[in-house]
Amino acid sequence: MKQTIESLPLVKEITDVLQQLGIKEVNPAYSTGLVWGGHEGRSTRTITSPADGNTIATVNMANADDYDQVVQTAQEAFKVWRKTPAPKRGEVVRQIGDRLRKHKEALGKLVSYEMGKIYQEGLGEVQEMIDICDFAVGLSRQLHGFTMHSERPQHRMYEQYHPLGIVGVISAFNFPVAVWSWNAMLAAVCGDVIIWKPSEKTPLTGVACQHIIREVLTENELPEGIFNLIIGDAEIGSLMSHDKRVPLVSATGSTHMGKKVGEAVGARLGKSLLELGGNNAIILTENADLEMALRAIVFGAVGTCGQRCTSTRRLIIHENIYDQVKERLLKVYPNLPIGHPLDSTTLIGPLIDKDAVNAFSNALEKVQQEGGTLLTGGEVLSGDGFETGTYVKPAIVEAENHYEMVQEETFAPILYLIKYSGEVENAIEIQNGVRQGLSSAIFSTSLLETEAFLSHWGSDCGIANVNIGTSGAEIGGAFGGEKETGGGRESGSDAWKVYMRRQTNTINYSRELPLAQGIKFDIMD
Ligand code: UN1
Repeated sequence: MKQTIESLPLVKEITDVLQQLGIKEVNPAYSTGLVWGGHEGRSTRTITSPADGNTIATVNMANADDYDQVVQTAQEAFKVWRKTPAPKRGEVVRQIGDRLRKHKEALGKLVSYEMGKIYQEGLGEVQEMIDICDFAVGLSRQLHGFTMHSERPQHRMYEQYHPLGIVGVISAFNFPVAVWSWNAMLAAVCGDVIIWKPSEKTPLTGVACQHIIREVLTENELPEGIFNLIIGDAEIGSLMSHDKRVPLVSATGSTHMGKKVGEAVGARLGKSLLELGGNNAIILTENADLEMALRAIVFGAVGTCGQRCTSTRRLIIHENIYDQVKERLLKVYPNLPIGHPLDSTTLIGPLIDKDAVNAFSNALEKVQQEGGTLLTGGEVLSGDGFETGTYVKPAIVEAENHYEMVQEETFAPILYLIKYSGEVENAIEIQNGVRQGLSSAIFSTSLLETEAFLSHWGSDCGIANVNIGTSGAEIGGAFGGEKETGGGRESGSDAWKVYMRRQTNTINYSRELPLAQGIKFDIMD
């Protein structure tokens, strides 16, 4: 498990990536797409890689005045952008997608190095960005509404969608760029302008995206203020959430954070789109194809080191196959290659920081106090290549669903094994028996079981999969979940509607003025 990556070629590799993506030693606090601001006199944050502890670069942190400046610029840009025909806006997004294709390897590498996910997943993340650009380009010619027949003669009714204004995007460290792009590219073709506050843990990938976008904006002679970036901490998120000038705030992260955003936006009757914690389960029935299931379970539980909101956290296994599944997992887990995320043999990189490691260790301690049995893993790795203290061995714990720790989302690679007996309904009840409702899956070749899982008394999650794991959703579907996951939907399908304001229009082309519901209201003249 020792890391094999050579440090010298890596330094060169990272230096090249930073240069290609325009990352400086010290980066300004905000960008309005064309212009960077907040060059000095701000507090700073130095970003180190969770992979090896090396400093990548420093960012200036925006203050309240910077925020205000960005909002004002965005308001001006909105006046221009909303008048640009939607397919033309789509053309700009198409060019952004092309630019992302060109920088896919470099950006994927920076995602990997700054956040800690393995390079393959870094590339996957950039691919999600490219895919949503393609989706948004098509969407730019399909922002459609319904027409309805009026109850009144010679009247026509229809519905249309108009741009909303400024969309605030608060993104999390675990998908530092993809989730922003899901929001930003759709919002952009919808005619909105975007203010992005990336996670303060991973702002550099955000800076890189702004540089990429800048080239496109310049070539298209577009004004500043359409795609904005503001680097800051929770204070900036709070300003945005309370700000009436921002009609929609889309936030991804913990339920704790989401509640704060939701309350602040709700208090001013703004719109919020929340994509918060998950507590995702895979059900394994007696009819599961175990070979397939095993791959999905391991990818879901340890992929991104358990730091996806879609990560598999609970495995609900029929008692008749429980021992067999446990044995198979216990064979695979100890051999999973843990190491530097840019080493091509690694499958598990580090956790984002030491706080995440502490949360992992504390959860394991608490769940054992509650009666759980740690079957494998749980160690914090040290020694050669693991000096950062951010690498852990993924854990498997035998547990019961009602345990407090099992009910929580611990953002780390802990997989709880839970036994069920009898019919699939019992497994579904366990699966639904948590506060969160993002993703869920069943492995079964029985139509009766899989249809029950998908039925109206089945999974209560926003995502329910059959013979596929809980993570790794495609961008074409609406992404999000129920209950404490927040209820928002991003990405594909008709998720675009939240980025627009809806208007119902009734047009009278007669010479009379009949009232709806047959009401008589004749005035004398
Ligand atoms: C997230 O973890 O916030 O479905 C997003 C997935 C990815 C997106 C995850 N496409 O796992």
